[in-house]
Amino acid sequence: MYTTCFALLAATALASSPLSPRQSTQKVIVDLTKRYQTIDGFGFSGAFQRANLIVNLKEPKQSEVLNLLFNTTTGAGFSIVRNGIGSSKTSQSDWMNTILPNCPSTPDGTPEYKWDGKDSGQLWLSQKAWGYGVRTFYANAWSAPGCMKTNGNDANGGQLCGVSGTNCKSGDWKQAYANYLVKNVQLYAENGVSITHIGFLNEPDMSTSYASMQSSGTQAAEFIKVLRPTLDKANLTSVGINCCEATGWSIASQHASQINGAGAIPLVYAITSHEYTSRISGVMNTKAKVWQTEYSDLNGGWSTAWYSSGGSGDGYTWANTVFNGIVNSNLSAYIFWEGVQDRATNNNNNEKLILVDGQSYTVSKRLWAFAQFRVVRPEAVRVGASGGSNLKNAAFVNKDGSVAVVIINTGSSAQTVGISLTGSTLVNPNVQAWYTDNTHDMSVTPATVSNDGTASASVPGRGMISFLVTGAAANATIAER
Ligand SMILES: *[C@@H]1O[C@H](CO)[C@@H](O)[C@H](O)[C@H]1NC(C)=O
Ligand SMILES: *[C@@H]1O[C@H](CO)[C@@H](O)[C@H](O)[C@H]1NC(C)=O
Ligand SMILES: *[C@@H]1O[C@H](CO)[C@@H](O)[C@H](O)[C@H]1NC(C)=O
Ligand SMILES: CC(=O)N[C@H]1CO[C@H](CO)[C@@H](O)[C@@H]1O
Repeated sequence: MYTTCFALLAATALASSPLSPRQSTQKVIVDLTKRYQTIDGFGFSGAFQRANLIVNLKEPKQSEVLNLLFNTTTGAGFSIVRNGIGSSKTSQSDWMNTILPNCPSTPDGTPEYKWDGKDSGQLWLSQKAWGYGVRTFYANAWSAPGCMKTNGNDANGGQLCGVSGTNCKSGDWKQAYANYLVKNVQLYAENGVSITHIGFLNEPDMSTSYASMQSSGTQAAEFIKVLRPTLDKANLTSVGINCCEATGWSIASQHASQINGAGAIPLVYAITSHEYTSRISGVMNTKAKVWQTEYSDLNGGWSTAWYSSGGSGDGYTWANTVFNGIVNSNLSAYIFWEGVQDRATNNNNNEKLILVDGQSYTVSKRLWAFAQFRVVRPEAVRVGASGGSNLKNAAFVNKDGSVAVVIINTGSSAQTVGISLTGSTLVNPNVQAWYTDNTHDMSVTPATVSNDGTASASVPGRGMISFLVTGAAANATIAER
């Protein structure tokens, strides 16, 4: 809708004080006529009982942590929550318990679901997220319950009985697994949270001592063909199926091609990839959307640095990682691994955004890297952005017509960045800008609009800046009439 209305070019004279630059201004041109993918959002997970760390925080710390994660004016403004659908018989260790600890003796027997009203703390977290306006909830099973699998265990790999290459004495459990996933969605709906996306595998190219189930893309397609009509029959037509949570981009690309070969791509909402075994690069060859659904620095010791010469847990490194996925690989969503985790787990590494240790918490700069993207709201469309030296630019038009521009300064010195729009005029623009570096977290910085219609602000070396321009695009149309 913006493309045709804004054939006129920028640069209407505006009555506002011109910028008096000390640094020469790096011009960034946002081209609203170049349109790329639609953004679903940015998120994290509270799986493996990590959500309980927030549940167990006392006020005011509990609200402080929730605000850091979800608040769109003071925190990261996350818009997606990825929940783990439990498959374990117990909650021992950090396992996620299932609603079906015991299967009926045959696949078409009546299942006895046992709902504990907690779902490892994830229902509470989801309800809180809902309160902040989050509307994208991705429920993702790591495995089917063990009783539906070739190895009789939800852990240690194994496959879903009924997909090609399996031959289980107990029969074909594909339909029972689909019914079980639908039940999970229904239980959340009964508790006020609409699950929007469902996944039935996690890292199916790997076998682990915790919940895991192996599958190829071809086998996944066989199940997708059962799950889609089961969701539809339950009136869950708008719940999208995501697949298959590969450990890395190259396997995810294989999944996409196998699912396509089996004719099931039209039944898939997003092909989902992690970045552990191969990093995201290039644009995946698929008609489905593509999400990065889990990645973190598993090796580095806990770090709250923004920039420490490119450390794998640095906020700056993560800013570049997310940027790469969204801009260079056309992703519609980028989801970090754990939102919170304690000190004891995995030698206090960087797989979380916030360290919650008993009643205290510490925030990493990785959270603030994501926060710089909070100006990009769900359903934003990425548009063209180019120009400036040592700058990485990304621009988006939000559903409300506001224009969000996210810029990383890869140089070591501060620069003044001036953004202007083509394909629209800046009519009474209201420009806000925020930046993050070693000593700032989404700090407000003044943005000036010069009389050639350029909105400028300064970004520190190795810093990141986000602009939000309201009164720009949508209202140019109104001005035209
Ligand atoms: C990016 O994704 C969108 C859908 O989200 C698609 O329409 C577009 O063609 C993709 N761009 C490229 C370069 O593949
Ligand atoms: C977000 O933070 C602001 C400022 O502290 C506060 O006024 C607002 O209520 C918070 N939003 C939610 C949904 O709690
Ligand atoms: C299905 O959903 C529609 C729209 O939300 C609703 O009107 C209808 O009653 C639902 N039907 C069933 C069987 O739940
Ligand atoms: C992007 C933007 O600022 N849109 C505004 C355009 O004007 C209408 C009506 O005044 C506002 O409601 C929009 O928010």
